[in-house]
Parts: sequence; structure tokens; C-alpha cells
Amino acid sequence: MTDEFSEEIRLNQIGYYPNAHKIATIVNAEEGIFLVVKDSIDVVFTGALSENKNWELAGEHLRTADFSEIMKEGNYNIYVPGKGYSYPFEIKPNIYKEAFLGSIKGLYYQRAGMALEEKYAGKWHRPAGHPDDSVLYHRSSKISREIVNSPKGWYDAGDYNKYIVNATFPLGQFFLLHQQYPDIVKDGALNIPESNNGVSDYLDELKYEMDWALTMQDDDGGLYHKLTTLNFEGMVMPHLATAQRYIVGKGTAATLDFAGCAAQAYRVFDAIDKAYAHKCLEAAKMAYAWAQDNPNVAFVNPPDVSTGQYGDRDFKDEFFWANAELFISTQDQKYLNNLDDATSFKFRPGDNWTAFMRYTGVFSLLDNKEIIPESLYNNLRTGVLRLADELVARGNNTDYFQPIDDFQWGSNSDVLNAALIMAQGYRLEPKPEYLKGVQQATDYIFGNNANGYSYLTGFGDKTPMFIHHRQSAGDDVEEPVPGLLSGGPNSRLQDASSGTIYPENPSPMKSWVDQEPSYASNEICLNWNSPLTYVLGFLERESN
Ligand code: 9MR
Repeated sequence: MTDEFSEEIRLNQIGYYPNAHKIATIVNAEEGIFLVVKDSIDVVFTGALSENKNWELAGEHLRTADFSEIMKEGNYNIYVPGKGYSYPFEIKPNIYKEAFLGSIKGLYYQRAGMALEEKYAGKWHRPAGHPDDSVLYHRSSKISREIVNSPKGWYDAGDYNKYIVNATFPLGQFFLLHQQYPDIVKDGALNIPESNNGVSDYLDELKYEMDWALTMQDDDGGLYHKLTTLNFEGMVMPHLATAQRYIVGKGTAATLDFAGCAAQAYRVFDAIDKAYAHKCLEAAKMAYAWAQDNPNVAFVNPPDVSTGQYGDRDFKDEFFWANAELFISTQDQKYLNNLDDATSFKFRPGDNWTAFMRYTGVFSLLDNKEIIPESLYNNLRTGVLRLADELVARGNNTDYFQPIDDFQWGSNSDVLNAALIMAQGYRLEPKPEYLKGVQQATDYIFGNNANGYSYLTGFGDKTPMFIHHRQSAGDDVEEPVPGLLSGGPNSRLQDASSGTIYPENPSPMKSWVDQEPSYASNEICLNWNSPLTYVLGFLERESN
């Protein structure tokens, strides 16, 4: 066997659980056979390639190699005559443990306001940037008190700004995993500064973000929308990106998302720090009260601010999430009475992803069956199962068995949010097809896709090297910061005139390039890591 691996055999480059459904995809192959080779020498399986009729989105002809029968632990490659060997992969229990922990450690590398020391960050160590101790109010803000100190938190993405909508939404998904699988990350598992303090490293890491979110609440309860420079900074390290930062906007979306997330934080942190948990709950109630008085304040960038908008004009999903979490945390009937009764859920990918706020509330309610009315429970359950069924059905009829067929900005997170919904379906009713749907979505992320990349930096044989990420661009380390998920194919190509060079007329699934300027396909972002962490944690618990 040579060290050359075929780019035309696509599979999960990390591997598979022994009992999982297992497939590889072969591009532009004739009818024929494939072999599964163990330890580079033993042929342990021979199978026939089957044709996949769905290949319009990928734009190239596809055949499938199903080797689910192989369940024995070990190191394997697929061999296809005329193509050669696939990248190696493993079959074993706990196959995603490192990737799971890596996706959380990725958050540590996003920390604002502190140096990353070599003993925790390895070769990605760096000086501190953005202390955020002298932040100004943007002139568009109605100032009711002087906040000049708003430290900590994670950088949102490839940029260095901090946005409340996209801090609290991912926190909500991270909290959901903790609610459902409480001891999934041990103290010391992540090698972060708080390791070995007696608290799960997961909660330590999440608290770093929650601490910042709490500073963004005004005295009247409302949440400022973001902490940002006026324009995006150059591709330099944090300590060299020193433009003045501003607190900009205040609005209903940020305030309600914070209310939902802070009400969850109350339950999450109650066991380890009662005073902190209580502070989160009081903050959540105040935020909710502000939103009731100001139910329709949409955030729009002021003319001189061009950074991320995270705009939304429909606050029903945000109200649902806040009502759900506040009811569970307080059992005050007023929140239950204010829940809207929307039970026909829709999967809305792309720019409509803020609609996913609702789901965190739905899943939290389903986890608290004993305190909600039976009819509500039944409606939510039916809605989730129906949606999970739809996603399974779609996944059975796509190119790489992925649960989406429209590739927009952050499409990898749409795949994973769909997987998260199928995971909830499985928790409600453990049907094998739900678990298979979650696994296939994971296979897609780790390499069974039209670009043949594992999209999580540092995990897999062929992973993005040129993510749109200022730290990775500005340091002198060859590999990008690990544990960060590339956004994925985006057929809208919004960055085509900003230095990104796409193949000519790319198919929707090939609308992705591993190029640093590609902020529309190859950036990383908190709300893309969060469903990945959830899904990997879920599989580590449910799939072994
Ligand atoms: O994830 C956001 C995507 O849905 C929007 O289409 C896009 C353009 O408005 O913005 C994305 O979010 C970016 C945010 O605005 C700023 N930080 C980086 C985010 C990921 O690209």
C-alpha cells in the first residue's frame, strides 16, 4: 500500500462505532467491487458498489460502498480497483471522544481578554488581546449608565467581535448537552486554566462566555446587541487588533435570547455555584420584563457600523425559548401562559437559522415532562418526531445522505442542527433510523462529502488549512487553530468578489474552498461549533 490516498473515495476520516451503519462514497466509478482492508494487508470484506441516483447537488456521479457488516475494532482502508486506497479510518467504541473534546477546546482558543499560555494552548499560545475594559457606547445608543468594562467571552468567529445573539444561542445548545448528559466532560479533560478546580471543564469554559454576556445587560434589563469595532479588523493577532470597540444597539432578540440562556444557566450552575446561578436567573427575569415592554425592537447596524448584524424581525421563536426556560426554572405559570402554541415545526436553514432558538426551548420542555401539561408535551413530541421523520426521509434521498438540500452560509451547521433534531427524536423514541441519520450527518462533516474534507480543523486526514480566522492567519503556525468547524458549502458565493477563487460554476455542494479570504464558505463560528459539540456528545453516549 502506498501513502497516496484516493481523493475519489470519500468517507468519515475519523471512523465509525462498531455497530454503526458505515458507507463510503466513490466518485465517477464504474460498476464494480470494493474491498475493506485491515491493517494495510488483510482483505476482510468484498462488496459491490451501488449507484446513488441523487447526485445533482454534488454535480458528479456517485456510487456507495456499504461496509456496515465490519464491526471489529481496528484500522482500515477501503480499496477500489482503478481508484486505489481511501484515507485510513478506525472502527472502535468512543470513536469521537477526541473530536468531541476538541470541539470544546476550540472555544478556549476563542477566549478574549486573556493570554493563551503554552501549557494549555501548545503551539497556538498567544498574548492577550481585547481586554474590553475601555469600551465606549456607540453614538446611536441611548446611554442609561456608563459601562466601560465588558471583559471575557469568546470571539464570535474569524472576527474578534462579541455578539449577544450569537453568544447566547450557542450557549443554549451547549447547556442543552449538559442538561441531558450532565457528567459528559470531567474536570481536567480539556487542559484549560481552570482544570482541576473541582468543576467540569465544560462548565468552566461555558462560564467564561456567560460571564461576558451578563456584562451586556443594562440596568433596565435590556441587552446591548454587540460589542464591536466599527469595521472588521485586518487578519492580525488579537493583541495587534486594537481599534476602538463600542457597545452597539439594544434589542428584543438579544434580550430574549439572553433571557432563555440565562434561565438555563440558572439550572446548569445551581449545583456548583448557587449565588452565580441565582444571579443568572434574576438577570433572565429582568431581561424578559424588558422584552415584554419592548416586544418589537429590531436591531439594524447604524450606518457607520459594518460588522455582523445578526438581524431578525420576527421574535416569536425568541419569546418561545425565553418563556420555556423561564417557566422550567421558576415554574411561574405566567411564562407557561405566554408560550405560543406553534407545534408545526419547520426546519429553516441558512439566514433563517435564528428560528432554531425555538428548538432549544422545545427540547428543554420535553426534558421536563413532569411539570408541563400533558397536551403540551404531546404536541411538542409529535412535532419533533414529525420533523425528525422528515429529516430522515430527506437524508435518504441526497447525494451524501446529508439531511439538507439547500447549501447556504454555514451549511455545515444546518446539517448538524438537523442531526440535533434527529437526536431528540431518538431520545423520545429510539428508532434506529434516527440514530443512523445522526451518524450519517457526522460522516458528512468528517469527510463523506463533495469536497472530501473533514471540516473540523485538526481532526481527520484532510482538514481545512486556510480557514477565515484572524488568529490562524496572523500566527506563524502552519496548522490552523484546532477544533473549529468550517462553515461549509455556500451556493450563494457572497465572497466571490473579495478574493475568493471558486471553481467555475461550482455545484451547490462544491461551493466551498479552503482559502483564507472565503468568509462565506470557510469561516468558523460559535454557532457552528455548538451543534457539532452536541451531536458528538450525544453519539458518544448513545452510539457505542
Ligand atoms: O451566520 C451568519 C449568516 O447566517 C449570515 O448570512 C452572514 C451574513 O450576514 O453572517 C453570518 O454571521 C457572521 C457574523 O455576521 C459575523 N461574525 C462571523 C459570522 C459567520 O460568518
